[in-house]
Amino acid sequence: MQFGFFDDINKEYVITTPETPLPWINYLGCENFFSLKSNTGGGYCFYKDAKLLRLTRYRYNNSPLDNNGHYIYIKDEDTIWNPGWQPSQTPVEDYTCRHGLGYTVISSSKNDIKATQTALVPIGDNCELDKLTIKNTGNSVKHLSVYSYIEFCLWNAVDDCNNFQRNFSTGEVEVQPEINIGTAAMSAIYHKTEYRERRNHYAVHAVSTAANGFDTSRESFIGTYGSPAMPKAVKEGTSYNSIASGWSPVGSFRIDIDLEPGEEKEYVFIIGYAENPDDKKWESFGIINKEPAYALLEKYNTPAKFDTALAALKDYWTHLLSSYIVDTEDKKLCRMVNIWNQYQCMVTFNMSRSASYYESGTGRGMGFRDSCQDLLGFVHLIPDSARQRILDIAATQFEDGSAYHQYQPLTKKGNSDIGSGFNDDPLWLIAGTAAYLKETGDFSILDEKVAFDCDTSKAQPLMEHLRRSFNYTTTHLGPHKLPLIGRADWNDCLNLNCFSSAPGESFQTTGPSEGPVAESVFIAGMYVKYGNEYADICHIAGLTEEENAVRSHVDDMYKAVLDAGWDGEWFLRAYDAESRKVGSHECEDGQIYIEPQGFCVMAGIGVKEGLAQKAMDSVEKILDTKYGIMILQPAYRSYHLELGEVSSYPPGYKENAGIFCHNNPWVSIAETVIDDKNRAFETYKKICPAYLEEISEIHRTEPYVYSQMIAGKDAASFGEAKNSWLTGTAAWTFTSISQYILGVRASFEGLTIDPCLPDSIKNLTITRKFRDAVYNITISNEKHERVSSLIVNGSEISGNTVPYNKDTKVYNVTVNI
Ligand code: BGC
Ligand code: IFM
Repeated sequence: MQFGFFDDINKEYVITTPETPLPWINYLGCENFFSLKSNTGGGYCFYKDAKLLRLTRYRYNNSPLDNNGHYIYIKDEDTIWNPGWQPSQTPVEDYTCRHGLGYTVISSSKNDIKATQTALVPIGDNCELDKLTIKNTGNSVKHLSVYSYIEFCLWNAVDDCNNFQRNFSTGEVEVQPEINIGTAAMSAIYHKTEYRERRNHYAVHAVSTAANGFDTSRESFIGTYGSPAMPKAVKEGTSYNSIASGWSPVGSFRIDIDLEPGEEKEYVFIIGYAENPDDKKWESFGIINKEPAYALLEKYNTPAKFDTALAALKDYWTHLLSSYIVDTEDKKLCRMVNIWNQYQCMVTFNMSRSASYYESGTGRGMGFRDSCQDLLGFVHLIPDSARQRILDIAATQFEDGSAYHQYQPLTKKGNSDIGSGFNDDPLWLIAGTAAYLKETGDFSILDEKVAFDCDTSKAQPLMEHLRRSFNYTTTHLGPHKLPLIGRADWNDCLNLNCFSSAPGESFQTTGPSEGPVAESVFIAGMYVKYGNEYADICHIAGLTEEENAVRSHVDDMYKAVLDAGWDGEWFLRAYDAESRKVGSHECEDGQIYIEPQGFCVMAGIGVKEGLAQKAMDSVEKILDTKYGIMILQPAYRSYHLELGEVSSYPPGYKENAGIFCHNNPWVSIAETVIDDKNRAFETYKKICPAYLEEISEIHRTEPYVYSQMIAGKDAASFGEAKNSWLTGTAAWTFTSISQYILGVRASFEGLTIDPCLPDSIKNLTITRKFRDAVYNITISNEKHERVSSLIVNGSEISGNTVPYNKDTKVYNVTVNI
């Protein structure tokens, strides 16, 4: 069953009912200000950091689902309704929600009124704009009142949850019922909470007309025992002009509107973040400097200015997405590659795993390993931002090469509550940096001086950070000469050194980072793959001795995997702290794990020995399902102290035999390594949301983005996805499809063209902007072979890489495979 459809021309997903299985959301904002926006108008916004600078409040885990947003109420005589159906849930007609790239348009009709709420975060500014277009489609005059409603948050969202007794006495607002800004009369509400301490920022909610009334006290607007479904003020058709003092400040404007038959009116609502200029600190008596807010409001205080911002946003995305465009018969493939997968990569780059409808925004911050991987799918979009991100991440590394597992987006400081000890982290820095170097050829980044643990007095060139990343693994090997796993590797829940945990205790925050000797075959695969990339970097940097040493360590690891990491039919997962096998046919449960199969084969381990093929066959035979590849089998049926959190989930969920989407593309890439063309694409399609649209009632999450997990075959809800949006699946799938299946990937030497196409794809063209040139690539899949030569601008070249040449700006490449 579908709940909407793709509109590829407009690059939108159109939802046709507000009652989707779960809230289907969008992310507004590409730079510093972000807003989550559901198909019913729910969500919240923040500046840079959803924990420290959240502007509006959202209530997770609430009922009804999707509670709080940037709502517009329409009072039409006795009928109260919202264009997005929530929170009143008054039935509406002709409902659509169009989620576009950085904007959302929610539209519906009721009693001859058509209302459209278009929301966006403009490029270059720190605010959300909501334009209301309201039209009388009937034959008689309408007298309406329209209300905006947002609930301000108290900035630090953790405090907002666990120390609200304090916040109940700190909330302060200031109101300008009518003020002329530029040529427009406006109304503005300022939320000043925390100004006494920090004195440097505030929030503003404004509307592009002089409102007929306002409210800033939630109790006044909603009523003491009222509900956002039917606020008292709206019910009574009035506003109380309340001035909040403590408790819960809100922002609501009332606009009384008369509409002649056929008449349409437009209003722009603004929710903005403003900072005081350094030289104008707030005075201590609560008077805020409003100049930054005025400057912001003036830019967007008419519908025409809003429309200009929307057009600019659309141009921005058209430009970004022009870096990789595929055209082929499979339209689902095109819409994912050209639009939604790249869009999700932007969102994961910006959010890491911090703020979604399933990640609270107060916990994880930016993950070291997560953000490094997110770069893989983002670096071609805005290489300069990727560059800065690499430097920020590297600055949270410790001097020994290990790393804080997470850092806070606002402060960019490592999170000491979580600490370090995840032994895969260091190698991901090499992965992200190598991707940047290949995309840009900008080796100057390696000379940038970067702090350790944010201490600039210890700064060293980025190259030294990569060296310490590599050396960290080299110097932390266990009894089988495989890398020590530490607290966990990529699989956060495989806590093999975690003896102190018992059911009910915290699984992973206290485990030793070294110490018992559990080893990871997965990190071994990473070490071979990224060790080789590091050796390539040394080579280009002219560090021959180091290159040779690195390659020799990589060879040793390759051998260690063959000696101690092969189980007979597949790669072993790990050795636990007592050197017992994990992920072996000898185990009762958890006999085979996906991670080492994908990563070791991606690294090329066992290809020439024939083991890679066997590993992939085992994956297909044991782990594959109709909804994707499970992370392990058989599922753990009981809790194992020596394995930790992985066995704490019921069978089929999350890391215990769920279809953990993130590592499905590793298998897809591995299939291209062993040249299994059809299987690589089949693996791609199984978890690809556009191909799951028709079973949305089973899949349940948004059909335009990947989710972290799909319940595995052992689960009661087999096929149900969870935790949409913030997952490494976005970057890795874009990598697998664009670079390995369609086969166009940046390399140190130039642009490599190495498609591994299924029989179902006959012809395709790809336009790729790479460095400062455009590549128009035409591929015909007639012979089903790999590429051995290319026709580039009319001449044949051998091999599959078009060497970079700074003087050529257009490359027409033909490939017949
Ligand atoms: C959580 C798991 C989760 C993992 C990755 C861990 O900290 O406990 O439930 O799957 O992180 O998000
Ligand atoms: O690797 C982790 C990631 O860091 C967060 N999400 C889940 C993954 C697997 O545990």
